[in-house]
Amino acid sequence: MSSLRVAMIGHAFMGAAHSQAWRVAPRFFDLPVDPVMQVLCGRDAARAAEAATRLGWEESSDDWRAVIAREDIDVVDICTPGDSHAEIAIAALAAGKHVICEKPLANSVLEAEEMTAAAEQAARQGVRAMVGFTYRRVPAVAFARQLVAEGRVGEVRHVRAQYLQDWIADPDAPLSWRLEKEKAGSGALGDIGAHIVDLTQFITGLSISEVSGQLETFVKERPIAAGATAGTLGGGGSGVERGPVTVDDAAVFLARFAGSTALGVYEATRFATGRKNAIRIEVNGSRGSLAFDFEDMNVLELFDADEPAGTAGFRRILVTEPEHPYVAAWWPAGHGLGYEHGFTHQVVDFVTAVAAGEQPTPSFADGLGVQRVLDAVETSSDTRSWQEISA
Ligand code: SOE
Repeated sequence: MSSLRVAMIGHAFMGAAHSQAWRVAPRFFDLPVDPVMQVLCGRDAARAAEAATRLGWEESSDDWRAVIAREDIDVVDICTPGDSHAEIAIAALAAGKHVICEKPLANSVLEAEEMTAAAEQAARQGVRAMVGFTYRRVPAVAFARQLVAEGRVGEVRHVRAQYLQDWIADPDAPLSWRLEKEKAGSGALGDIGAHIVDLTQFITGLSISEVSGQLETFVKERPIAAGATAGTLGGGGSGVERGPVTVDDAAVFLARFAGSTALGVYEATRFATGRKNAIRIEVNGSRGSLAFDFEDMNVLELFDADEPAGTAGFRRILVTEPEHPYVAAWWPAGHGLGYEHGFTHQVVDFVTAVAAGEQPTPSFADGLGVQRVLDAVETSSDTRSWQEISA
């Protein structure tokens, strides 16, 4: 395998982040095989051509089905809204292409099950699939997982997770695909709640087994931006026509974990006025605690309960040393990494696993597990009852 020729489908925010990762990964990491940014696919030929030039792709196309049929494509990278993940991923796997699919895996458990079955079938032919939970590839998060696995917090008692944004706290922020159920599947719950479900399970090694939650839509309708349909990212224009918001603006839920007495408290909201992309995870255990905030993403706080009371306290660890996960490939201590580096590390881990004939993580089955939690929270909110996560 001398190269991995990649086709990326979708070229908005995630397409830009994935493109940077494909461009940069082979220049900072010694990859076993070089990715080639072959084709960028989009719905509109002219816009796809412009994006391909701007983001560094060899070609562009407005026909993803034709692209995944090409013999000279090895990987399909899905960066589209959730309503097309299943169709594209299942077709790509059937065509023998390795797949990265943005999160959440799908817009429903049924779709996620179909994708997982297709991935398991493809794996028997050596074709690999991964879902793109990139925050687990932030060095401080990967380091937190190492510390928990080493027993540094002891037995987990509390898992506290928030994902706080405020980009639609303004009631006149226009409708976009993320606010439409048929495109996004759900609102804050699936878009950002999926991240904290994956992150907390990744860091603690625990699996959510039962949830009780509430969803809320604070602003029920919004302007359809002038010149845009409800399904596009509007620019906040003066359009007077308004359309319905069909997803949750915020989700809160309690969680229990399989084989553990730990208690989980989760919050995902797009209305945390003033919070831009605050992913806050705290794990409290019998021997200590860990705390992380993505808005200070190069830092991990550690409290060691074995420290004598006189000198005890949360230690602010700057996770920028070469011994920390991924960091050795980048800058000297203290220089720090950013949002985009998690995507680059995702490419590194995906390419390394595919070249070694191994299953990259998180797998589609991991993505299905997250989907089941999201679905259980929705059912819990609808029925005001605790819901078990089916194995
Ligand atoms: C939501 O606005 C969003 O773009 C998520 O969809 C991404 O997964 C997250 O990385 C940043 O915020």
